[in-house]
Amino acid sequence: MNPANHSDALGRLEDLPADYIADMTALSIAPLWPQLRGLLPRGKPARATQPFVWHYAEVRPQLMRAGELTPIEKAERRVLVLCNPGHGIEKLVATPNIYVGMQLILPGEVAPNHRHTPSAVRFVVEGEGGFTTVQGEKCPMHKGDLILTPAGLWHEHGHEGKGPVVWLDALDLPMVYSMEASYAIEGPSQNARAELDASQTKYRRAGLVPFESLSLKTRTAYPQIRYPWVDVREALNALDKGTPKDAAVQLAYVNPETGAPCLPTLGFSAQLLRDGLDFSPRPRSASSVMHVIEGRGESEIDGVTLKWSEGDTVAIPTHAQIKHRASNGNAYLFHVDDAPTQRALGFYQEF
Ligand code: 1HN
Repeated sequence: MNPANHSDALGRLEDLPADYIADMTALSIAPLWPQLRGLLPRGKPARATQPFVWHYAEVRPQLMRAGELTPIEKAERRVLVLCNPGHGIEKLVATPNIYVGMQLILPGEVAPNHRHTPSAVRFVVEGEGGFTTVQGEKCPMHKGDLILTPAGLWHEHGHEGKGPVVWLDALDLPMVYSMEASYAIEGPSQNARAELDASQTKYRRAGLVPFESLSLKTRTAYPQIRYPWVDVREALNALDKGTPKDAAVQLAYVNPETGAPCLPTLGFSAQLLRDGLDFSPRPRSASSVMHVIEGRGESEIDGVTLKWSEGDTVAIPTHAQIKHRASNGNAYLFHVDDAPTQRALGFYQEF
């Protein structure tokens, strides 16, 4: 006997007497078997997430309109959330496990100090003069910089330059919220230290860390908060030279002292996509969001072709079949994925 031959024939709710269903409902209990296949589909998960692109050329005017309509005092964070249409507007998710928004700050504005249980990162899309202060460390925001605001750390944003500053926020909010564990605490503005951020002093070169940091006594969970794009871009261009034609030119952002992903829940990487070459990453169980730092091209994701250019953001479902191609020059991509969460839960897979 092959159990698989029978397994689709599990009992339905309608097969049960109405009075029995009513009795169970009144007691807040439910039979599992009508829902078992839905909870655990065979072989591959069911996915509501759609492969989808948000074009910056379309999002930007809406964000600028928010700048006119809503003063920062009325918003705290002036953000438009990128909502995957497969989940609808209300869910506020780009993928089931990744929240992504685009945040606008105007000259002189302050997004006040707070800390919260979800972990976040900022990835700078446009503008000069923005900064984020994290636990007293003032991090300048230049285009392409990655800035961490891990769970529990104080953070506030400001803008000392001219013109709009826009960045992408990525958070592990969906999971933290679904755990009924999401909350924030507000605090007075931080006194930023008059020092350069650690990317410019302590962590200048891969493979070298301050000697003192080896002392377990002084170790912190998040030694490096800012990852400047100038360094990442240079490293990608160097890696390009030493990487075979069909291999990924991709660098992961890690904790420089442990080599582990820089946040416990989400992973971040930057990729150089070579002009005109198809690149198919191995399908993975993780979902991801891809942001176009520079260049243009297209991605085929589960049979859907999405064209993209600078500033665009793409949602990629779990288990997706993917093919990327840059055109008219190399492209630089930033990826956020939930592989660290899946690894911690023990089921991360590559196929
Ligand atoms: C948050 O704290 C920020 O600090 C941005 O800039 C977006 C979305 C949901 C929850 C907290 C920020 C956020 C957020």
